[in-house]
Amino acid sequence: MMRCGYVAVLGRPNAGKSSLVNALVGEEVAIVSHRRQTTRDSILGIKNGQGYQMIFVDTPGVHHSENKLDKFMMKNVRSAIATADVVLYLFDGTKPLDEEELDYIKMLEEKCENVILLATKADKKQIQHELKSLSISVLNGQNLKMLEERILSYLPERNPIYDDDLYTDKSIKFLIAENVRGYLLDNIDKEIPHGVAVVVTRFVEDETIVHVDVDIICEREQHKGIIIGKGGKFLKKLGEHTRRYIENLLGTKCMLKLFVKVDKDWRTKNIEAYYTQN
Ligand SMILES: Nc1nc2c(ncn2[C@@H]2O[C@H](COP(=O)(O)OP(=O)(O)OP(=O)(O)O)[C@@H](O)[C@H]2O)c(=O)[nH]1
Ligand SMILES: [Mg+2]
Repeated sequence: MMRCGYVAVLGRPNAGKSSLVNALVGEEVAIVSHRRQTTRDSILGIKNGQGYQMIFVDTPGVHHSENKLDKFMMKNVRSAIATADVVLYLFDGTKPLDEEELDYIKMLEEKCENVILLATKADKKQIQHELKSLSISVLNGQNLKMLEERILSYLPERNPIYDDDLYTDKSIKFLIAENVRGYLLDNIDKEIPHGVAVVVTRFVEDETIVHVDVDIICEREQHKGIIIGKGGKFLKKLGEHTRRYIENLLGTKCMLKLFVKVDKDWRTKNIEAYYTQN
């Protein structure tokens, strides 16, 4: 028996949820970017310590549902709350809180037993507010130790849920697809990356090499042109970046093929199918 449980990590897009999970777990579990709505699927980050196992559930940012991708993301948030032993609610400490967010926080505190409110980005100038919260920063580590201790005090005694050498529940295929999406978010302007799904369609490892095929599905011919780039230049750079990531992750040579496809409706139809493939 040890202290072990689920810690849901909630908050608006861009609040700093994935950054916190990566900092506490000590591994790059989830991609981080300055864009809103970076995380789409819930991702587990597992921290194994002396006598405890904290299972962080990084979620997509809480916001109004519109299309099916948004609805899929909000479903992940609700199920994270339902299974949580502890709920962390993060808000950007450098920005004012609006009524809607305050209402959401009130609802959470009524519904869940162990809610910890966190004001993020404490390394930057903070805005005053009425909430009882802990100020944290992943840049300078402020209050992260104290946060860990508070989480620990709320976790129940039980047998560990995951093996102690795992730090995520996600497959290698998922990590590769997310790495590609992260590169697109960092290197392509405007809304294009938000309309892209990435799926690893083939992953075959033999003793000397791993063969990986990846589909990059975008919504328009024009976007496909931008992802490929002049004379294939962008796709080549993306390919080099991804191949290096895979070779580092697995310690073997990688033969990588990228395919850019257009499916203008992917966001409104088969969302779950795109994710369950990974
Ligand atoms: N200065 C500062 N920036 C931070 C801190 N934590 C996160 N950020 C930045 O805030 C931005 C958003 O971080 P993410 O971790 O991707 O935020 P998120 O809440 O997971 O966002 P979504 O997945 O889009 O919901 C990134 O540019 C981070 O580098 C912090 O402690 N200090
Ligand atoms: Mg995120």
